[in-house]
Amino acid sequence: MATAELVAASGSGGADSSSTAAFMETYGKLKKELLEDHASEFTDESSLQWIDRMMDYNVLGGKCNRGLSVVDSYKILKGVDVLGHEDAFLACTLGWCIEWLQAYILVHDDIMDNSQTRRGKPCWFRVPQVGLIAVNDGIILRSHISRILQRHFKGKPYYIDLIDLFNEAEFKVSLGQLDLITTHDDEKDLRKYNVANHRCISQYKASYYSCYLPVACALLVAGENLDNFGDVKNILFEIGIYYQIQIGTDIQEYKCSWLVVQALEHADENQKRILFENYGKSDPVCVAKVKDLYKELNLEEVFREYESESYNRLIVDIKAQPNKAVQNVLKSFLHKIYKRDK
Ligand code: DMA
Ligand code: MG
Ligand code: MG
Ligand code: MG
Repeated sequence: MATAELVAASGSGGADSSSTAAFMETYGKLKKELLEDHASEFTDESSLQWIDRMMDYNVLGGKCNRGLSVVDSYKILKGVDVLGHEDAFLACTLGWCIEWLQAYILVHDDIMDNSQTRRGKPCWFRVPQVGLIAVNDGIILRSHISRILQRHFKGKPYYIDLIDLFNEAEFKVSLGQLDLITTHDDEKDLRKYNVANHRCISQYKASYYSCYLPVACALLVAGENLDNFGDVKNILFEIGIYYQIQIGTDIQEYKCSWLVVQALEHADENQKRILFENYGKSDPVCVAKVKDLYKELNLEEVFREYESESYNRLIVDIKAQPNKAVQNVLKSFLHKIYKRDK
C-alpha cells in the first residue's frame, strides 16, 4: 500500500474541511510568491512555465497528511479550534514546506528506484521532455523551501531552528536512502537484514520527516525550545517505525522491510533457505513463495502483537509527558497512524 493511501485510510485525523481549504489557499499564495521571484530572475517565459507546472505536478496530488499535521498539532498546542489568520498562515506555510520537501524527496527517489508511477501518474522524470532535468527540478523544490522560510520566518526568534530542522530532515532522509546499496545485485545478502537495521532505516527514511518534523514545526511556532522535547522525538520515532511497516511492499525490490526481518527472526533453516532463494526476484513465482512463507510464519499475527504492544507502550510514554497539550498532540498523531480496532 502506498504511503498516501495508508494515511488516508486511517481516518480524518482532525483536519476539517475549513482547515483543508485554508491549507490549499496557502499553497496558491506561496506558489504565486515563488513565481514572482522567478519572474524577476528569468527573462524567458518558458522557464517560468516549467517551474509552475513542475510545482503543481509534484507538490500537489498527495493527501497532505504531513502538512496538515502541522496545523492540527499547532491548534492542539494552543488549545484552540480555530487559529487566528496570522497563526493559521504560519502553520499552513510550514505544512507546505514539508510537502515541498516530500515532493523533492520523491522526485529523486523515483529516479533512483527507476519507478514508473507516483500518486497515480507517471513519475515526473517519465514525463516527456523531463527526463533527468528532474534532478535539477528536485533541487529547485528544495531551494523553494529556503525561500519560503526566508520570506515568512526570517524575523522570528525560531528562524534558525527551522532551518536546522529542515536541513536535518533532508540529511536523515538521504542517509535512509542508502538502503538502496543493500539492494544491488552483487550486494544482496539477507544476513545483513535484521530488526536493528530495519529500525535504523525506517527512522531515517520515514520517521524524521513524516512524524517528527510536523510536530517539531508546530512546537517551534508555539515558541517552544526543541531541546526540551527529546522524549517527544523518541515517541514520534516509534510511531514512524510502525508507520513505515505498512508502507512496504518490497519483496521484488529486495528491501529491508519489517516483514522480511521478522520472517528471518522466526524462520527455521529450511524456511530461511526459501527466503534466501526467492527474496528480491521479480519472478511472480518467487514473490508468491515469499508471501506463502510470510503466511506460514503467521506474520499477520506477529504484526498484531507488535502493534498492540507498541501502542500500549506509546500510550504509557505519552501519558508520562509533563505537558498536557503535548500529550494531546502525540495522542492525535498516534491515532492518525494506528488504525486499530477501537
Ligand atoms: C521512498 O522510499 C521514500 C522516502 C521517504 C525516501 P521508497 O522508495 O521505499 O518508497 P516508494 O515506494 O514510495 O517509492
Ligand atoms: Mg521509491
Ligand atoms: Mg526508494
Ligand atoms: Mg516502495
